[in-house]
Amino acid sequence: MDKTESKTRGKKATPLVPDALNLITPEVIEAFRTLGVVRVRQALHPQWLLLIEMGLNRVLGDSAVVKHRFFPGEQGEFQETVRNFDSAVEIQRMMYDSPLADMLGRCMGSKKVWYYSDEFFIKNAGGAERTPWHQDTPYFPVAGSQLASVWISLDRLRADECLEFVAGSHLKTMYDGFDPRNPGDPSASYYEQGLPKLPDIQANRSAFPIVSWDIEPGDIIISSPSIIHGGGPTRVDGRRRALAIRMFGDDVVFATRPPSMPTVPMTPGLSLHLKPGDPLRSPWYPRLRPVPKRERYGA
Ligand SMILES: O=C(O)CCC(=O)C(=O)O
Repeated sequence: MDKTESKTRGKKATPLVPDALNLITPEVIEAFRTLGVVRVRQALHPQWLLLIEMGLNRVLGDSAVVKHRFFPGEQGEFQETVRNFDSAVEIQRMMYDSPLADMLGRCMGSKKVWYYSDEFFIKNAGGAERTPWHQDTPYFPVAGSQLASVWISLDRLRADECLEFVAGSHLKTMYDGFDPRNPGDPSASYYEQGLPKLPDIQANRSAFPIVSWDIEPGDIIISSPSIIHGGGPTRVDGRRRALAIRMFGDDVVFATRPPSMPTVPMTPGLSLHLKPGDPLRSPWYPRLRPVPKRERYGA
């Protein structure tokens, strides 16, 4: 054993980006809890943005990855890909190696953090449509308070092109979601049973406390998946390549949703193993923190 080895043995591994976690101040946690959303400026090192871009390119070039087309064939068409973790090693590394899991864990108040899902939303030039207003938790078979999403844009955006949020709505009613097969019709809901219909927010914007921000690459938006949110359209010459990641903590349990439609992302077999109220533990949801030994640097 050399001298360096004896000095470092037993010491904790140095965090990969030591400063990023310091950005999750008590004020950020308070905004996350009360408003359900907060922007954190310059939280991601350009290396992580490069990793996301490489993951996006892999996913787009992989014919086995389903590209969900919103408004197909129309001028405003855009695409979404779900659970890129399963098809892109870059997205896996992002989950384990970047500071995001630590940041979301601190916001949620959970030392343990699990991956739930991730989605690319790809709005390329040509003036993509809005992503309709919705909450995410109606689509997810989960209950509990320790849930968090982070939304990252690879492109600089104005506030009106960014993701928009109804502040405080995460603490209120859970509504039925929009139907992704028919996103242009505000009267079409996802389950069409069991949950109240979402009010037409776009038609009455001034009645709601809507917040959004200008975004520079490296900024992130942390939110509750229960908050009502909708994605701004892009300008004809603009583009917006965004990655949304969802994670959860200790108190999250399996829950059912109306049986008329599958939950998102689809997880066949899950409901045969878990009953409502069981902790959400399954190979579908790998643990990110503490980092499993096989995923650690230097292990
Ligand atoms: O980026 C978008 O337009 C939509 C994002 C979204 O709905 C989400 O992150 O849950």
